[in-house]
Amino acid sequence: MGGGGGDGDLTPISIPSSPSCSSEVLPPEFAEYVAVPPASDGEESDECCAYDHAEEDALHFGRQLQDHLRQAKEFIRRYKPGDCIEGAGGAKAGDYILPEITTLLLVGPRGAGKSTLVNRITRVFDKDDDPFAPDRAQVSGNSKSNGTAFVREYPVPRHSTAICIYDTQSLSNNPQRNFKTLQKWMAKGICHGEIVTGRDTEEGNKTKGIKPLGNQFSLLHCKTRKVNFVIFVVDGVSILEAIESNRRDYIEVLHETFKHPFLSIGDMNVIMTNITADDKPVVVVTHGDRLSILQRAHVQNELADVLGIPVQQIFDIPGADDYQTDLAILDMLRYSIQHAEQNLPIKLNYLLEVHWRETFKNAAERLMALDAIIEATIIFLCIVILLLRFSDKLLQS
Ligand SMILES: Nc1nc2c(ncn2[C@@H]2O[C@H](COP(=O)(O)OP(=O)(O)OP(=O)(O)O)[C@@H](O)[C@H]2O)c(=O)[nH]1
Ligand SMILES: [Mg+2]
Repeated sequence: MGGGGGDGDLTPISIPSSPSCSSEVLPPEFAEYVAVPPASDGEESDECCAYDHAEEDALHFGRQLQDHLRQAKEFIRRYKPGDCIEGAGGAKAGDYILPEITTLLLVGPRGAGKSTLVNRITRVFDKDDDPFAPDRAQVSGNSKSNGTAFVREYPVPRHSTAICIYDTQSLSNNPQRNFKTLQKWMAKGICHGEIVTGRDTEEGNKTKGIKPLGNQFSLLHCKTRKVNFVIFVVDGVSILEAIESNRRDYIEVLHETFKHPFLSIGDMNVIMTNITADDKPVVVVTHGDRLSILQRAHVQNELADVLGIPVQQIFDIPGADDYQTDLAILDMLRYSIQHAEQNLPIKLNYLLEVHWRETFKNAAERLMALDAIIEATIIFLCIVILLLRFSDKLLQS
């Protein structure tokens, strides 16, 4: 575990001094963004001026990054379910069925880095709260490892009552098996400690005899939580290998699973009719810093193309324990929470209220229209009566 890097323990230190003698200070992790001019031989030149400006710009940029990181972390720390509701169609946060805790589900193939991601996410906050806290999720050590066996709930940050992330077992190579599992989680909810049966035979054998956490302690009844949004985790290195060796099968399984309607969050009635709902999962590409920047961009573009989503929906999470990783994680969490809240169901009584309001409005409009007709008819009849009287008088005279 590395040392602090979050905003809470950012003790500003002076960056290397320069001829411009800027007194600005930035935490060490932002220092690489500060252009330090090469040693000057004392000549006053335009070049020196340009370096001064470059340094000022770099400091400004460093400060912006630092602010962004602080705000992004604060957003997650202060978040409560319902905070991101935009109130479309005049509805207020209170008109939605808010989850007790916003639940994000991690899914992805074997070794995609789901458990590693849980630890990285936790680390972002541990830097301020408890820098020496141990990792939470058990990562798979090597290819012989079974990987995660139980579905596990991780509040984020630790002990949060507002956000939790579920680490799950790896997806199978068989899309049909994945569909069954995903459908269960998305339709019925997910429960800490549950074990998924019906994975690939080899894996199934390995997990045979393992009891779900909840069953080991009969008194422990874990809550079943409705999934509010899905984070689809993939390993960038495997994707790149599959692209380069033209192994379409790996990409195909990802594509098939990703486009499964149950993974999208939206109106369940729409999903039931097999029309894909609006909000597809956010995609996280992990790579443990084993890919170059170009390779990462290549993987991102390829995934956007195959999965049919914009690149902005794909978050590349670096492996290093630095502010870039923290920013990527915080941005991804914010994206997930905002999309989770865009799709929260509306309360039935609000729907009924809107329905009745609309019905009354329509009825009133019809009455108004009828009123106008009645008025016109009365006026017409009055005119006819007047004309009749007038013609009667004419005839009499
Ligand atoms: N894919 C990936 N693996 C990483 C990364 N960093 C480290 N690893 C190593 O890759 C292995 C797999 O990581 P896990 O996080 O256990 O993968 P998982 O998706 O939880 O795997 P399952 O539990 O089998 O589904 C571990 O040995 C990690 O230490 C990363 O950024 N991406
Ligand atoms: Mg795992």
